[in-house]
Amino acid sequence: MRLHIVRDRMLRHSIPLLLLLSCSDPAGPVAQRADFALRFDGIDDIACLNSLGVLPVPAVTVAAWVRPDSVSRGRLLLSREDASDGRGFFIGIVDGRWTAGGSVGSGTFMAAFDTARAGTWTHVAFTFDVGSSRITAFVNGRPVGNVTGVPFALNTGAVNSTAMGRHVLSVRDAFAGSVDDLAIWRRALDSAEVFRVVSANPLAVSDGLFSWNPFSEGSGIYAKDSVNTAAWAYLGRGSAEQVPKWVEGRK
Ligand SMILES: [Ca+2]
Repeated sequence: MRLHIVRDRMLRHSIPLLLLLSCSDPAGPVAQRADFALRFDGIDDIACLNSLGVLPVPAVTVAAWVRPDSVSRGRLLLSREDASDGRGFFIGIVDGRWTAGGSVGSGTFMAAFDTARAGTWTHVAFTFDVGSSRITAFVNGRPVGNVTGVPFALNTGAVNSTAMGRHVLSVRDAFAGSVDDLAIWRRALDSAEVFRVVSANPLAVSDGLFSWNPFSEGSGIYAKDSVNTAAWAYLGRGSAEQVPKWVEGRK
């Protein structure tokens, strides 16, 4: 296991201000069907999750099943930034390794963990603990390392932007691959809890569960949140070409 922190490369030019205005997501109900996943094309596909709202918590866990189509270069899986000061955090793949990091507005810091494998469904989870500036990574339910001294904020203001697949205002670092069962908790899960999520689904750890998107719709430009019913993912950000494809789910 290798851990290191290097400055930038993923978010420095992500234009942290005014992201929310360009990622608006009108509400729309969708019927639930058999299980699916979302496949991002690595070019410009995006899903906006701004309706998640604020996360006034000291820590957060982000988890998902991911099958990368490419692990080269920078591949931004999910990012969240506060429009008021550019602070936030992200998860993704950088140069073949699962990577997570944070932004303090003036720069972005990240830590690389395990090797990411293309073509394989992999469960990844990252905990972000603001108080200790600590990020812990889990791959397939096992802790693969942690790093401290990474500055980030979960939500320092009421305005934020959360997106899957790439930067909100730039197609840089577009993610290529499928994503299923994206879930967020309002706290840092421990190893046993992450393992339970991998073995079952996010409802196996309901304490602090903030959102869970099973991507069950199979069509359309909205993906419902099964926990926070007022939230949803808005696919494509208004552009049909940028809507990730509905593909067969992980199971
Ligand atoms: Ca699914």
